Amino acid sequence: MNEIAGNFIKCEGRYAIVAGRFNHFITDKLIEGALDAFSRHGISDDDVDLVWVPGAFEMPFAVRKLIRTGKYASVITLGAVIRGATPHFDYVAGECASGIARLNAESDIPIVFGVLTTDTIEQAIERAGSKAGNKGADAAMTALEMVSLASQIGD
Ligand code: INI
Repeated sequence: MNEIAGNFIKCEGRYAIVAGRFNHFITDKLIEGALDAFSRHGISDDDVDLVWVPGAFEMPFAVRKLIRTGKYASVITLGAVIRGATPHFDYVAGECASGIARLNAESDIPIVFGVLTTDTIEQAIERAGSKAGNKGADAAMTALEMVSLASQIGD
């Protein structure tokens, strides 16, 4: 049997982070986590472009434009959609997730969904560097693994 799996060795390249300014105090922590994970795996801050959008709803547009530049090994999306008192939570979170999923399925580079969708601000804080880890770091690790996997599978 020939087993193929991504690793964290062959994942050099340029990366883009698409970050939502909405709930930016959470997004800032996710970015910190992502950059830390990248740098500990050989991807320096100079290898990363950080692209800000107003909120999660705008992310698929920015990701599509970034893919078309051909410059990136992977694009990760970081943000937070918090249900709280937001009646249109389902639309914002749903459109963001399905837009990113479609781009990931159809593009030649991996697109990573690092957008928190939580009921409360407390849950978002837990996932942004406190007791439930840092989902920004997880997103960066997923990007590295998928870039490595893509290079091993080849065209
Ligand atoms: N955008 C977010 O990223 N998170 C949210 O929690 C949020 N809420 O709560 O509304 C949110 N809304 C803005 C949305 O993403 C768009 O920027 C806006 O609708 C303009 O298109």
